[in-house]
Amino acid sequence: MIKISAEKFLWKIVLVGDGAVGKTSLRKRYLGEGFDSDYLSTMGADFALYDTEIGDKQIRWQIWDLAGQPMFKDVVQSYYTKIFGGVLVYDVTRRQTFENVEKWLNDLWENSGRDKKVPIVLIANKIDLREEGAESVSSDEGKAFAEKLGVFFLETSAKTGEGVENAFAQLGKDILQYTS
Ligand code: G3D
Ligand code: MG
Repeated sequence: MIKISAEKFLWKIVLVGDGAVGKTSLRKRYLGEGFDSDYLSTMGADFALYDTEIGDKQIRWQIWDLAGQPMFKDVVQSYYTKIFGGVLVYDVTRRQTFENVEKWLNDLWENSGRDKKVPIVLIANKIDLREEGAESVSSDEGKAFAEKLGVFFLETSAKTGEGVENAFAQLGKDILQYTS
């Protein structure tokens, strides 16, 4: 892992999931307004840096976020390479985005260049919009699927902020374990 100073670690993580599920909104909500974000135009991605504490460690998140979809093959590798983890997002109001979760997860794990599967937090976003009905993805479905995939599960609303802090804190804890 890259050590910036005696106590500070740089962790690259990626946001993945279908278009319009709320990846950029979640990132903005977590970082607050006024964060710095560098746009990598050649890749169609940007990344933001954010300093925080996880446990007793000083962490600098480098959060990568794709500007558009779909991702081209040659972009995939530089996007995923050397990540420490990922936030995989689906939209509870659009079942198709839930059905694509496994594809995103496999892409990520296959291209991360890590021997061991990096930690992932699966996020059910837009819970403020969830309604009863077949098109909506329920909590139980999300939980069960995350268990099957072996990833952590959380529900969020980038709109109200519910669960957002938790999601990144959980990922941080998992990465600490992963790297120790
Ligand atoms: P993406 O980065 O995954 O493509 P965005 O998704 O963050 O751009 O979000 C897509 C749209 O969904 C945006 O609406 C955004 O405001 C909305 N959105 C994201 N998260 C939530 C949420 O939790 N609740 C609600 N109600 N809306 C959300 P617009 O209209 O700006 O395109
Ligand atoms: Mg986006």
